[in-house]
Amino acid sequence: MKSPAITSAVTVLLFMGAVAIRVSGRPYQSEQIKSIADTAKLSDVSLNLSCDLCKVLAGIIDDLVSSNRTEEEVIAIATEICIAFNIESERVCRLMTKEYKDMLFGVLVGHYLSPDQLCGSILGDSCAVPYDPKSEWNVTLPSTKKPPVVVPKPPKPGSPQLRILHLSDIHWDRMYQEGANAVCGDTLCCRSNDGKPSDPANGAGKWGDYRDCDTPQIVIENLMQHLAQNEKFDLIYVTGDLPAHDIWNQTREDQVDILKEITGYFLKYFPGIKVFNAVGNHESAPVNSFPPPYVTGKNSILWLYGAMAESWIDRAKWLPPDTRTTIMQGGFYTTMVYPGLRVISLNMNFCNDENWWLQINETDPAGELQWLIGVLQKAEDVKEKVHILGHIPPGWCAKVWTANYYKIVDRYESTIVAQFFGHKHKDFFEIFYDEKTLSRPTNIVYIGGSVTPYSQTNPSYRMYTVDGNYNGTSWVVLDHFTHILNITEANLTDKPEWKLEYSAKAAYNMKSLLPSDWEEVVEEFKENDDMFMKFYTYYFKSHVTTSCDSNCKASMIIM
Ligand SMILES: *[C@@H]1O[C@H](CO)[C@@H](O)[C@H](O)[C@H]1NC(C)=O
Ligand SMILES: *[C@@H]1O[C@H](CO)[C@@H](O)[C@H](O)[C@H]1NC(C)=O
Ligand SMILES: *[C@@H]1O[C@H](CO)[C@@H](O)[C@H](O)[C@H]1NC(C)=O
Ligand SMILES: *[C@@H]1O[C@H](CO)[C@@H](O)[C@H](O)[C@H]1NC(C)=O
Ligand SMILES: *[C@@H]1O[C@H](CO)[C@@H](O)[C@H](O)[C@H]1NC(C)=O
Ligand SMILES: *[C@@H]1O[C@H](CO)[C@@H](O)[C@H](O)[C@H]1NC(C)=O
Ligand SMILES: *[C@@H]1O[C@H](CO)[C@@H](O)[C@H](O)[C@H]1NC(C)=O
Ligand SMILES: CC(=O)N[C@H]1CO[C@H](CO)[C@@H](O)[C@@H]1O
Ligand SMILES: [Zn+2]
Ligand SMILES: [Zn+2]
Repeated sequence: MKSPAITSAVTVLLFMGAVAIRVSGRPYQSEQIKSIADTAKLSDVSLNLSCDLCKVLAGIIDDLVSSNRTEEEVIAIATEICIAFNIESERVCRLMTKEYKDMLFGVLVGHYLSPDQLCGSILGDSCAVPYDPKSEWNVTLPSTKKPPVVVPKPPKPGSPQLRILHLSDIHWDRMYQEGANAVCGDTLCCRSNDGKPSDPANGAGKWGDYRDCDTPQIVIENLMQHLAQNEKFDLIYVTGDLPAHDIWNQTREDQVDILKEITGYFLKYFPGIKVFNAVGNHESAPVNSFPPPYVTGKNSILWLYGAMAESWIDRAKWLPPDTRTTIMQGGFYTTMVYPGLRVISLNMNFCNDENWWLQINETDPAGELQWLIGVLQKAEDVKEKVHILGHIPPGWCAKVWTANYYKIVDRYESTIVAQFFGHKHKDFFEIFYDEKTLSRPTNIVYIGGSVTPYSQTNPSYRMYTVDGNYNGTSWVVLDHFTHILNITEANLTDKPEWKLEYSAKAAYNMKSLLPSDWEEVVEEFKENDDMFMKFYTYYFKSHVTTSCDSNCKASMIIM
């Protein structure tokens, strides 16, 4: 998940590093940076202002003559800019610049970008024309003809059903402390080193906090106990982002530790139940840093993929050994769940606009999409059905990658029966339409809520009922049930309760959950404000702090 605060901080930080590399020629003057900061009068950098800031700085700096700077000098300059522009608190600036330095050097040194291209790449085309590593590329689809589309029949009454638990964005903060300052001013608060607030109302709640705070251990343990005691399920899908948002201060060891500890939780509480994970953008250090396979040496990401394989294959045995090859190649894999049902777990960091390594080459990084086509074609050939898991939902990813993905889903619409994603921390869904007419719904993406309350939501989990496991099942999702922890109540009563928030069928009067049914629901939203407000409430997991007028409604129903 990227909150505006994080996006802005990370963005500007990356920019600073880039600029710092280009600050050169004259002896570095701290006064100069301070005076730019004063002139721009930007004590509070917000994302929309940072385009101007980007150009101002890049322009001035571009006038400076090139010379050779050491890494230490660059970090010193970047830190100075971070502090002068009040981008983060001083302690965060000092750590953050170090955290990002290797990625910045890896991507930028020897790879020249003009100031405008740079601002465009970082801040999007509304700021400037971005640098384009390769504007367009197309995956190759096999020549096998697309089979006729057959709408799945509803299962006979009394047919067996599977229950699948979906958890996303756990964001466990091991430094969370009850009573710590929840309004510390940094990207993440409520931590043991944030001190106590002068006003007790600003202290972190025992069972979590709606402000910029991640999940306390006590909530994770309570969730696991609740699930083990009160829920029955056959499988677990976990769609990424295990570590907290202290993105200025994470080591590779920290991230691997969290992965191991959470693997341990699942093994302890749900022995014998398979967990299928997808890798999130926060799994790496620094956040979003997912170098493609051609980046080797100290910047290689094998430290993370190796740890994933070790946890998921060797230790937990959730995955068979034959998944290791693609996990080590790019953090993605496929495996059979039952005869006839295949899971495909994608690494969506290869379409993550904030993954700076893609600036080098955005063309199907690690060959992931071409691999996906191969897997789907084989599945179609032997009449398997597929559930796709991933972290960043399609549509929130790089444009060309997403366009190719859209094409693939269109081609294999009858094989892919559901998609499960996370990252946004909110509860919503996406409908895919056929490429030819853009009017026939073909596929559905469930975006599960987060376990973390970060920010301004209640923690949640979801249970899907799925047709299966029996001969001739369609493997489609039949209904889903979202449960939330009301933090206000938990903190008041000190008795955390995970309550059913809603079921899709009951809340939206659905007869089934096929893509066409979801389209009807969206049509209903347009006509029926009460129905839309239900969706709006669930979107925030029943912690609604803003109202939604007709513009807001229209912007939420984009098609
Ligand atoms: C930047 O965005 C914020 C929040 O959307 C808004 O309040 C502010 O006026 C904007 N500033 C400029 C200069 O556009
Ligand atoms: C920078 O370093 C390179 C190689 O070390 C050298 O060729 C070049 O002259 C240096 N440039 C300046 C401006 O010192
Ligand atoms: C990719 O496919 C689109 C549509 O089929 C086509 O217009 C475009 O030229 C292709 N681009 C490349 C680089 O092959
Ligand atoms: C950075 O992390 C270390 C260990 O994880 C911790 O002791 C330290 O307080 C953290 N510093 C900040 C500023 O968060
Ligand atoms: C980018 O990657 C693609 C796919 O691996 C490759 O075909 C292409 O040559 C690369 N482009 C550059 C400029 O390296
Ligand atoms: C499904 O059908 C096949 C052959 O028709 C049979 O061998 C198998 O036992 C059946 N499986 C189940 C779960 O009924
Ligand atoms: C959460 O708990 C508070 C305090 O009991 C209550 O006022 C609020 O309505 C609850 N929210 C939901 C969605 O149940
Ligand atoms: C964040 C939050 O809700 N904090 C509250 C948790 O509950 C205690 C006890 O009622 C309150 O003092 C906190 O303000
Ligand atoms: Zn997240
Ligand atoms: Zn995320």
